[in-house]
Amino acid sequence: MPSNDPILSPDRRQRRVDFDVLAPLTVVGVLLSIAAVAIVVLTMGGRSDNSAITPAAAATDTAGMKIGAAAESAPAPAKLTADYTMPAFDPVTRPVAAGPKTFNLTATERNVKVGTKVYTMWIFNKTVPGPVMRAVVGDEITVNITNASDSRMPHSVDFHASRLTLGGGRVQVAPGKSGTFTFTADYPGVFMYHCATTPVLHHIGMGMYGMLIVQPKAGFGAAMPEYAITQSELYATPTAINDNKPDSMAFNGIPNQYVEHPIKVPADSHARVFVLNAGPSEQSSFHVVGTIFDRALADGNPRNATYGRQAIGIPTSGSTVVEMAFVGEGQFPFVTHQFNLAAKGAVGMFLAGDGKPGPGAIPAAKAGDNGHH
Ligand SMILES: [Cu+2]
Repeated sequence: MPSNDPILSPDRRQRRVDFDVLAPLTVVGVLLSIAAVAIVVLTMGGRSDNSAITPAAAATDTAGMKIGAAAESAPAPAKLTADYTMPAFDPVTRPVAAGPKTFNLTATERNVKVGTKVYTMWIFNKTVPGPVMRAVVGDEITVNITNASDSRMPHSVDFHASRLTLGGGRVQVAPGKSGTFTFTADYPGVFMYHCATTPVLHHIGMGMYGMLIVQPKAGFGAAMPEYAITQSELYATPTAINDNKPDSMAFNGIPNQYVEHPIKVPADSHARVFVLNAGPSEQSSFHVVGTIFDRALADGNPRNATYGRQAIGIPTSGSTVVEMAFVGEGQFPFVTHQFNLAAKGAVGMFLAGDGKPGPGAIPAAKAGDNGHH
């Protein structure tokens, strides 16, 4: 990794102090850091694992937050040398059985070729987004986090599906170390997980996020093919992250990947799509062209069902589960209907049958019907 990287350079990390852009977040970050150090100091005595970050490492990361708020220049992404090319992200996801789950996450910091550009990214398990995880309400979930020995900073993970202090983010993991925590999945839904190390804006903006699907005990409903789609931003520089100027947008990490390689579905079929907006800073208006959402579950909870929807507003870190029919054959693009962002890569394609438009065999839904329940 180049030593002149503006984000990772230790000297800049310690030299730059500037609060103008992210002042409120920065203050919160400082408080969180102080709180995290205090928690760690108070609890280290009783810990037998090596997961707790040392106060010194936490202080380094607090300093790291300052560069995040201040970097005024960065090399163009094209000048970076890629360590590897981001692999295509398989959107298919399948139900799991109830029972204890163990999720292993490894954090790395790499220059990655994503589509046609190279970005410096911070990554869970070599992919952005991180792996799609699934569990069932009531499952005990064990999270093991390892931070690669060549990382420059601590990392961690906050599970929105948990009700732990900082979502588990109090377990800050220094380079070369590992940590663990457990929680029980109490609510069904589609939940974000993300690195919870300050500055959180940057750890998410650099790629440290993913989706945990918690199935209701009775399942989400009628069996049908299921797909997981995470919308997020890609940024070329730390300043762009601060200024919310995404270089490109993506579904499942790579701009336009499902336009170039459409998701193939049968003609006259139904699909259930789990959609998470990882942000970190843009909203989503999720829409599938050529169909209507028979049912949409806000945040993925069946108690939050609405019917006959066209576009679902998804705040950052929010989610939805949408069910739809592909009537006949043809192309069914999915987009954020905030089209300036769709134009930056937040667009994909379901291809039904042979992809050529044709009449369908799925009967029209009756008024008040959700189509298939
Ligand atoms: Cu991180």
